[in-house]
Amino acid sequence: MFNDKETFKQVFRETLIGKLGKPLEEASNADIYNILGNMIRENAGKNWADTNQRYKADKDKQVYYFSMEFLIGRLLGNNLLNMGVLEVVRAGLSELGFCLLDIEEEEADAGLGNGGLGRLAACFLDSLASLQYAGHGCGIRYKYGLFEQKIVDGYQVELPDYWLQNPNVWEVRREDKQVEVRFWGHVETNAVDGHLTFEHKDYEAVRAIPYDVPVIGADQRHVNTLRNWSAESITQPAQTFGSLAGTDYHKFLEYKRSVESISEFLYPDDSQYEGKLLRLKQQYFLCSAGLQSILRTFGKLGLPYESLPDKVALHINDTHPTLVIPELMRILMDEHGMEWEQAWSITNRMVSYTNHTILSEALEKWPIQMVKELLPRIFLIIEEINARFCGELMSKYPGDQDRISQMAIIHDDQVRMAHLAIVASHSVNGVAALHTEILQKREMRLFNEMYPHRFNNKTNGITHRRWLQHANPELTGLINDSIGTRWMHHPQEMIGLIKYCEDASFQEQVAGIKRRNKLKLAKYISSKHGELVDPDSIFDVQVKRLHAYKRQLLNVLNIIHMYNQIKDNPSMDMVPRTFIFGAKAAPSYHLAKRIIKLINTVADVVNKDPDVKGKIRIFFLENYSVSLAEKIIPAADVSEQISTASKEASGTGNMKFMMNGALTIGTMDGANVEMHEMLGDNNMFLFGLRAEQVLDYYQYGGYHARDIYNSDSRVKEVLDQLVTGPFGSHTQEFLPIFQSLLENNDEFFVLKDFASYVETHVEIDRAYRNQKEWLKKSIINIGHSGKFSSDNTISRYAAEIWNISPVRM
Ligand code: DL6
Repeated sequence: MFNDKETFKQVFRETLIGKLGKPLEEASNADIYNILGNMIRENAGKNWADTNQRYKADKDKQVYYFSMEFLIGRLLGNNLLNMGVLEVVRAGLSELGFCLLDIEEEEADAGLGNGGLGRLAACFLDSLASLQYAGHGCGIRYKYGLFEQKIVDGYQVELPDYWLQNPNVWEVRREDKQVEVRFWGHVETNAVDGHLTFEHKDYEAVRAIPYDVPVIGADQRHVNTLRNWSAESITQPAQTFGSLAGTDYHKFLEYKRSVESISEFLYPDDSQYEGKLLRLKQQYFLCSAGLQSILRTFGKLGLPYESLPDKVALHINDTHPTLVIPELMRILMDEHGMEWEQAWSITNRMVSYTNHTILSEALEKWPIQMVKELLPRIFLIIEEINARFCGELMSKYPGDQDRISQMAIIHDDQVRMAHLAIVASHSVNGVAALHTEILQKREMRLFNEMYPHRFNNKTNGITHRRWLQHANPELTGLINDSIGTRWMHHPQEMIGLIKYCEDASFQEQVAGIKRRNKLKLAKYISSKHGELVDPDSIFDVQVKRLHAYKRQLLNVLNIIHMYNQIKDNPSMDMVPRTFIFGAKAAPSYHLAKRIIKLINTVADVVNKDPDVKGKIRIFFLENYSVSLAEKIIPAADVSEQISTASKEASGTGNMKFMMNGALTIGTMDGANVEMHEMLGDNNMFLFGLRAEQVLDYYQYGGYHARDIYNSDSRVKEVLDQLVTGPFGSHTQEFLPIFQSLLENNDEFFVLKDFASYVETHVEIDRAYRNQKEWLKKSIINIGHSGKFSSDNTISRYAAEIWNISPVRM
């Protein structure tokens, strides 16, 4: 039905009338979206079934990517693209009087993730399906995604993101695949024929219902599954509590509420986990439900359980799904009667783990009391893993008590999830070369010594289908016209663009595309802020979660400094700049929220000041999300990747901007280092401390932020303005920022890097004036960006960690 425009139009019109009972002329954009989305999903249904059938028939090895977050964003456009019908549908709808871009706006953004970690998981799903790997996602179907951000008087206000308000056309509820997950209760241990058996008694049961979303690969035939689990109460009240009357009924309602809360909302924090019982419940819910269903599918193959590692790989996305490990042990031992050693060997060969951060506050630890009460059988297994591991340490490092307590899984009455994940996995990877090196040499040095072959690097990637083909169709067209279309399946071939980097006509076309993308973004910003945006100014963009280490503060301090310079010299010669920010702060992260307020306050003062008119404008775009990123990134000239070196594990925004031709101002951090290896000093703007220097300061001290305040008059002026005028106010609301820099000695080296950051921005101003050179750099960036396609990353995971090959349909 999608083969040609005319057939599409006819079938679409008939389907719409059949489903809605009204003619096309009366249909709203929302109607069109619903009909089209359902048609696409139904159309993919056959390939979905065929793919699963094929996996089953051939007993192909399957990978399951466990993640508490899948930040997939909108699916319509990407599904149309991957099915190869985007142009047919765009043209067909247009002839029916509808604009596909407007229809896409009807889709709720599936914000089931916080930031980099969740978006990476979504890119990986797209690459797995597009490269024809048998790889699926296991996640939670949160009723509320990451909060919706409103900016009110410059402050962040959080609203619930009820993304399921309208039916989700992409998912299929599969009641027949439900499983039961058990919490609380106690374990009865018995000795039977010299064997210990464990029985979980008096538990609270929860129904886990899967909602399956097809993941449509770019080959049009291959459709994998993202299985998101929803928690529901187990029975009707009368069945559970015997009577509907009095307290029993209330007890049931209480139980129902507590069960439903498990899949109610995503924790809005990707770096600090409060020891919340609900979060632990969510983690076990995902692990137990996911594993039970995987093992049920495996069971249908009729193979012995010993062959599990040949048929199933389990990947855990950071430590959040680490409970997969004891849960798998439990099922293999308690339900399939295996001995510990065999279950352990199978588990170890099946599980692999990715670490995404070295921030100590993100390294999860759970109080043992909580684990013991909520998950009594799981706790026993973790205790046993710990006891055996400590035994191993004692024989390997006799008498080295210090090492043992540093490495133990249970320590100080807490379970250290990263240690459990490392000990039980056959592979532990970091997400960029520098990050992996820091893990191996510093953060996880002792484990690396113990398991030298376990650690490896897999630099992150992004799907070029969403972030280039879908987000920037004009640039895609130009690339096709110049090097053909093979790059879409072999993104490294984008390197062929380099030969055009000095070609005047190619440069002109790249410039034209950028300008049109900037005009579109300018229109969007004007519609939101009611102010004109100059498309000829440099669009200087920092969009990402708000965190002190990402240093939005450094950016805004430099803006204040630029503002001061213009105030001192209103005729200062500079290329006009539009600074664009987008960032959500975790609701309880007060300093981050204060920084949002500071950006908005500075924007307010600067944008209203006639002295700087035509020179600097600042916009904070509220509710940064995947779909907003797709509007912003293709329009950026400058990409701000300015984290404190060593702190950003990889970054993936840096790759998206590069792929769309923005030039990076950045530190030698995360994947910036690998960008620099390809681009050299000429094609990106580096500044600031190197990771080694930062880590040495942390280890040996020697940094005194106040010295910089006292010696650099620019720094003093800018910081004083935070507490006096024109940005500070009588409420002293920016005093905590001031104090974090001076009294708390500037943990993230904002002041230390200030001077080189300021100079580098001057360099950017100079470089932009030479448009030929700028465009050359931009094309070189685009050409090299294919290396960062998640297709490359996934091929390496497949070959080096999961041991799977593509399944040709
Ligand atoms: O690996 C994906 C992404 C990296 O690109 C970022 O550099 C890193 O900050 C982010 N980490 C998290 C932390 N979550 N936990 N735990 O989101 O991962």
